[in-house]
Amino acid sequence: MSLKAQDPHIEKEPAGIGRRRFLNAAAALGIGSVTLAGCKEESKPAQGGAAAGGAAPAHGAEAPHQGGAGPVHIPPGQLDTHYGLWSSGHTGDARVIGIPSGRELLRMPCFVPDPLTGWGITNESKAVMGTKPDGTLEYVVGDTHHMQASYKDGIYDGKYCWINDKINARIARFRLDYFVCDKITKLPNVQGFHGIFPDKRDPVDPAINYTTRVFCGQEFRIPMPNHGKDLEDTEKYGALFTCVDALTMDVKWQARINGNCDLVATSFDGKLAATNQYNLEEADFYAEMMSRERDACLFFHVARIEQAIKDGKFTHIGDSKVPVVDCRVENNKDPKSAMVVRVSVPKNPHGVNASPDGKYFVCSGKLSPTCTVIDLQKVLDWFDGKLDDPDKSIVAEPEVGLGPLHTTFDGRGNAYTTLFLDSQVCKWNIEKAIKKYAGDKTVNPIVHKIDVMYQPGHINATCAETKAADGIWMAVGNKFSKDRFLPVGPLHPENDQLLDITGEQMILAHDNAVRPEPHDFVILPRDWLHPKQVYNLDDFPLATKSQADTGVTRNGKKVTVRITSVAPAYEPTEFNVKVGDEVTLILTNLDKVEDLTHGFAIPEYNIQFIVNPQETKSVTFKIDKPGVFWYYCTNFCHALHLEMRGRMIVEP
Ligand code: CUK
Ligand code: CUA
Ligand code: CA
Repeated sequence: MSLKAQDPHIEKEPAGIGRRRFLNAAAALGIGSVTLAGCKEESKPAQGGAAAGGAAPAHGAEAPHQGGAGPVHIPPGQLDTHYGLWSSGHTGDARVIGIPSGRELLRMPCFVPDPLTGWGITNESKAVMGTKPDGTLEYVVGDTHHMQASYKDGIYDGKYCWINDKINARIARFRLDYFVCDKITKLPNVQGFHGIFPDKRDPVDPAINYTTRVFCGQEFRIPMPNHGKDLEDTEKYGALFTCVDALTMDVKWQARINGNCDLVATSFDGKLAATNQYNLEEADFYAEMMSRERDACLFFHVARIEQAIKDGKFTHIGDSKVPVVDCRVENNKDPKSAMVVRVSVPKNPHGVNASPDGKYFVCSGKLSPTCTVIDLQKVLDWFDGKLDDPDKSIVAEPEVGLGPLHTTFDGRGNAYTTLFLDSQVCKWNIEKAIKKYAGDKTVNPIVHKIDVMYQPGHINATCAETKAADGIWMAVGNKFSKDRFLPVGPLHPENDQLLDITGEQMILAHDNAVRPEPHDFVILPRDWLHPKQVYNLDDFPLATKSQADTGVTRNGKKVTVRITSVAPAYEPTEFNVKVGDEVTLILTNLDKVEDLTHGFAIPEYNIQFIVNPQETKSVTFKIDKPGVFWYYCTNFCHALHLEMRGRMIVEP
């Protein structure tokens, strides 16, 4: 049974192209996604496995998958071949997905609280998230879009990944040994923090062949500084391109630019960082943001920016201490000294992606049916004074379809672009597109198009933006699922689809529902990561190393309670405090066995968290209710898990 035949859209194609025709007409009329989302399919896919694909699949088994990527179904007991690191959109965290199964393996909290792990409840996580003077969290919402991992020698080194928070202009770093967020940095004077990308090596020092910077784009123009005074003075509005130190997570510098930043890309040689720009109009509302036929991709010469900062050529905005260089194009006209150059791209482009051969950046047109291929050597030539017009770095503009948003690569010279309006992915050949642009009318760069369900945004293939792009699996994040899943009320899940891209034609392998709404993701082979399952007690300064060291110490109204856990018991199993005390409770899990995680919850006090093997966490809280409060283990750890508890006795 072929998976293609299972696809209801391919099946009904001969009967008419009603849906596609409607989408195209809608696009031509400038009708956006909202209208499309509301439209129903004219015909429903066949109900039931047997009817959809011929022979009924064997009990519990998925249809055999015809492509070269290997089976999509991971039988019970077997492991996925790849890790997927996923953003969670306005859920505000990140996830780890097994690929190809689509199984969700982990939620990694960062910007928003998570009661399972105690993120936003424990002192350690609050220190990462940031608190107000009264100890409560500064922010409790997040909107994560872009997930990128650290590089060494052009491939992921398995150390870190980063994600942005669009709402509150924060960047979070996760350690990929323990899969936990260890740092969050707030970008000063930024709103609408959207694209991020780590550098892939140092632009100056060849010995630094790994990520040391993360570049961050600002989408919304705001008054600089945004202190309530220059509300209507458009001259005062601006946007910043920010460089964060990947290791310290301090903000290194910012660059003031024209227009705005959408997504971000970096070159493999470390020399260039870029952002696509859809609002060169510098307009406030969408209607005016579409007035120009072309916007741009803005290229930053990283070494020159950092030299300018060394030379003291920077200013500050408001009371921020971060050096800000002037990267507005009118002040960077001389190629020999310019820190920035603008390459024109039609029209309100989205996504900028680096081809794995290191040669090109591809911007997707969004309101233009094209992708723009920019030759990075030619951009460098402009900075060297060898190319008179930066737009001559454009080497191809293939017509891919309606609403191109993001592009990925297979390492075999092909690019794959999501077409939001067409609800398709277009596979196209980069060298053929270049030949055609150079005048060869006989070549057709379009290799294949496939329907995806529906309105795709991000797309990424295995290892695609590394030198080891292998063109095995490709995930597509669809913004609408419509009829693909059991209805669950008005909020539909999103649909992440997996495609096998080993052959000439893409093959749709499976759907998995995800909670709204993920944006970006990266997929890497499982042996590129080296996760640890047991912590080291010595890594925690607060650790209680032996049961003998547990108990209560009092310093006036400040009380420290040291507890350890060894399945199935805490030590101590009770402690006394008084109303008015401020308790700091430190829990160390002395169990060393992999997977032996304990929980800790106290009724009426909003305390809940877990401690993994050999981990220590602490919480600080005010005692305001007298009585007996059973603290108990929330994480099933032992046959006597339910018995794992103790009394917090609060005297009035
Ligand atoms: S944006 Cu989500 S589909 Cu925030 Cu990366 Cu393009
Ligand atoms: Cu410890 Cu359940
Ligand atoms: Ca525009």
